[in-house]
Amino acid sequence: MHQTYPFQLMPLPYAADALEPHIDAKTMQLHHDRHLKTYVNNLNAALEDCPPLQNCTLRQLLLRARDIEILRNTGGVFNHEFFFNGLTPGGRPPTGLLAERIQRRYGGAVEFQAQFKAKALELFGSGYTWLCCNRHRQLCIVNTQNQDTPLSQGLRPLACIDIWEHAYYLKHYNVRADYVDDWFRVADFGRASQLYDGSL
Ligand code: MN3
Repeated sequence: MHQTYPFQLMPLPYAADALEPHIDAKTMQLHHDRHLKTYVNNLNAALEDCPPLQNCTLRQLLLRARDIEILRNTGGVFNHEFFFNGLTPGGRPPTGLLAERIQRRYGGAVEFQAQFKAKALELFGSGYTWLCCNRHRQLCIVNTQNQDTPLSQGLRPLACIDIWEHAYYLKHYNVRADYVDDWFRVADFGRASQLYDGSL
């Protein structure tokens, strides 16, 4: 997350088939090797003629850039890196402070999952569903459209699911609800917990 122009394609932190059967290898390959790579290439192309922004990290670009082409492609790289980094074979549950706060705010892991899923099903078109916290560290579940990020709303992202159809169509077809259930089986809420308590 500290890299600057020219941005490199982040390797997947696990094998493409490591999330089977919940997310299939073909989807992971296409999603990473084609979709993310295209965002990286387009971002580098957009920044090529913009030296003042070439020393910016993704987060800095999201807050400083005004050009729509740069913003869209920066969001595409940031959101996908966040999504891929937030998956792990077998999944991990929330721990520590985040587990406590989920219990307090949503009434338990099952209720949290139900609310998160409802939010993901509510999203019209393409985008992401996020677990975030605000500057008071209060938890919230939000949707962003297309490649928008929660950073522009002043929120700190903890976990996200990619709701674009390319993320699930090969396996789940148009049944987004099943994809969300499968995402929960490989989502790394251990990482979200570290992001929440500041240890990552
Ligand atoms: Mn995607």
